[in-house]
Amino acid sequence: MIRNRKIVIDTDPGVDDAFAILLAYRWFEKDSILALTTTAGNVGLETTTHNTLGLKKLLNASFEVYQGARKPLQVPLEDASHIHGRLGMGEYVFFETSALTSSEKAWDALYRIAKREGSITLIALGPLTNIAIALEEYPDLPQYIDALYTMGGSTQGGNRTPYAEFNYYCDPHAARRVYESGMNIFMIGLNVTELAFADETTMDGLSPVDADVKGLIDSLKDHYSGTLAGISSRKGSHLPDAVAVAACIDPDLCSYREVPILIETLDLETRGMSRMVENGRRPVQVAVEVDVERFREMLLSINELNC
Ligand SMILES: [Ca+2]
Repeated sequence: MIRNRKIVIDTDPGVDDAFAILLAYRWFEKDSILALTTTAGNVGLETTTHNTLGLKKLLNASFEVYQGARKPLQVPLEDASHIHGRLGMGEYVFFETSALTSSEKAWDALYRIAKREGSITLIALGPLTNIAIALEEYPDLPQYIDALYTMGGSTQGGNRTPYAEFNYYCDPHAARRVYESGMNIFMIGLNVTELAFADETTMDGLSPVDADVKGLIDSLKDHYSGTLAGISSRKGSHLPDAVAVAACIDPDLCSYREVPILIETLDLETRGMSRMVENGRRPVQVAVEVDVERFREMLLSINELNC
């Protein structure tokens, strides 16, 4: 259990977001997860919020949920419902959810909570739109963020296009704004999340003791082995967001290269590409290697989740 860390998670659930949130809930002290903020991304905002509130109910959790951006800063939303399903959770549907108890916007809540706490760790599992808006509204935000773990980008090719990973492709202007903010960024890109593939043995071993969590996990596993099986030749699951959360939980999970990153916004072909540059910008921590066995062990710890 990780103590004394205050966490806010920005998310667009999203099948792998669900794994990531379960993992966070397993490892961080329950009351240290202060809020989940939602953004459009894998699917639309109403659906990502519904799923986040569904996860809150499933976990019997106390964190607040705040709705954020309905669309990227400057480009239309191109979602990933062909991967995550129309309702974002594969074939799983949350019939019961917690209620949205606040109309405060994600970026306002993020700043308010960060300033109140003095220092928080931010984990961003979707397009960076909410974080970029928060930076525009509150330029002193970076001083209250001790680290931002962002699942996004890649050091070698993308998944949405040959150049770009989905989250940064989805809102390249937001990603660029965040990388220009001077925040202490840990980029958990496709390059390491693909290395940390959850193989068939790991996925077979996932069998949570909690019946409701097991029901969700079993459905998501079926989604990977059924609907998504034709997309990848590898048996198992690629869970990028779970790797980002695991990297935040265990500072030794990934090794990092300190290098400035520039996000492409202008060129249509390379939109959202994360490019390593050497031009005097503030460097960020780019994950380059990952302890795959350690990640798989951590993932299996979801089995012990006690809701
Ligand atoms: Ca996500």
